[in-house]
Amino acid sequence: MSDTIELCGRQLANPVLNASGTFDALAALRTFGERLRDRFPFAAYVSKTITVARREGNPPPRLWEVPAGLINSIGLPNKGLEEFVVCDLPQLTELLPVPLIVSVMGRTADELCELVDALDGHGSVAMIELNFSCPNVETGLVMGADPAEAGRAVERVRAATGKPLIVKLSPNAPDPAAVAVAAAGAGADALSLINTIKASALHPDTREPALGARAGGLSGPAVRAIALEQVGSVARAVAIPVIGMGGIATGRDAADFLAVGARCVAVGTESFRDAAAGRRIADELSTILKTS
Ligand code: RRO
Repeated sequence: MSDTIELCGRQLANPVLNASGTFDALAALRTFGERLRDRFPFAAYVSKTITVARREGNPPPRLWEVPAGLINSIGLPNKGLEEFVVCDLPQLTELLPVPLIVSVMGRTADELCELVDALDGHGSVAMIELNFSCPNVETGLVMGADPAEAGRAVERVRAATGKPLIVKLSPNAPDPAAVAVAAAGAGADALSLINTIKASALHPDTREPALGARAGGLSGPAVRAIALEQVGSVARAVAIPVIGMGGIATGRDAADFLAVGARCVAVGTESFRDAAAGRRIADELSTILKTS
C-alpha cells in the first residue's frame, strides 16, 4: 500500500509536513545538499511566515523550555515580501524536492491580497497558507479569533489568487470550529491547526518574565491533547481537508490526528530536538497504518 495522499490537488508522498517556522529548509539544503534532497524529512514544505514589510522580530530571549514544551516569542522576523520573492523563492524553487507552501500574514485584507498577488505568478508556489494565528503579533490573532472577520478576509484573498488556500487557525480563539466553518464557507481549500497556545514563564532567579516580549506561544507534547480535541472538532465541522498539528513526536501521535479526521499532519517542535523527525514519524506512521 502506498502512503501517498492528495492535498489541494497535489499528490504528496506521505501525510507528514512541517509546521511553519520550525525547519529552515534553505539552511539545511545548503548544508547537506544532495543527501538531504534524497531524504527530505517532509512531503511538502511550509515556509516561515512572511509579511509585506521586513520585520526584526521580538527582543531576546525568544525561546524558553517548560516541562514537555517550548514557549516561543519570535515575533515574525522576516525579510519582507520583496526580498523573499527575489532571494528565497528562486533558491527554494531550485533546491526543494517537495511542493512549496508559502505562509503569509497581513495586518489587513489589503496586505493579504498584496502578498498572494505577488506569489500568484510563481509556478513553484504550490499553495499559500494564511497565518491567522500568530500569538506573538497583535494582528495575527484579530483575523483568526472572529469568524466574521476571518470569512471576510478569506473571501477577499480568494478573489485575488487561483492558488489553493490553507487557513491556519488559532487555538486561542473562543471557538476555532466556528472560524473554520467561516473560512471554509469563504473559499478556503484546507485548514491547518493548531498554532501555539498563549503562554508565559518566569525566570527562576529573577522572577521576571523569561521571554523578552513577556509572553509567547506554547508548543510541544504539552499541547497535544488540546490540539487533538481542536483538530477533531474542526474536522467534524467542515468538509475540506484539515492539517493537524500540536506536539506530534511519534508515528502513533500522527495516527491519532488522522483518526480524529485530519488528512495530513505537521511536525514542529520535535524537529528542534531531531531535525530528521519528520521522516522518522512518516516511517512510523506508515508501519502503523499498514498493520492496523
Ligand atoms: O514568529 C513567531 O513568533 C510565531 C509565529 Br509567526 C507563529 O505563527 N506561531 C508562533 O508560535 N510564533
